Amino acid sequence: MTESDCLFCRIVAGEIPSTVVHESATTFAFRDLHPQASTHVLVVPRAHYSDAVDLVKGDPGLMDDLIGAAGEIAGQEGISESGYRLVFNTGPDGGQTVFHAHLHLLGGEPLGLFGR
Ligand code: D5M
Repeated sequence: MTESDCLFCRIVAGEIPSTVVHESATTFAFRDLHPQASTHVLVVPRAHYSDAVDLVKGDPGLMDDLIGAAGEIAGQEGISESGYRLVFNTGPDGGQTVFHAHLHLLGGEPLGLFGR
């Protein structure tokens, strides 16, 4: 996968439009196109890693940046107190469809339990 083939690399580069909610030197966040909750934001590293485990192997500190960004965005969205869910779908059985690591931030309403 090269950057030019990767959907989220292209979103980070501004080649594909998105609703941006956060930017830092290492992270970028935008609203999910198919929201699964009132608030559904994808927090991604600017650098390309295929999934969360690949990211930690390549640059462990980047995970701190992603989680920190998610906390800031939760504050912006007004859901810090009510709570939210942070999810990395990993691999096909995990429901991952875009192979650029991304952290789902879901909230703004009570969420159901996980299941099949
Ligand atoms: O999550 C991939 C997520 O990416 C899924 O919730 C839809 C979202 N998606 C796909 N294309 C776009 C664009 N163009 N903008 C915003 N969001 C998008 P996964 O965990 O891989 O299933």
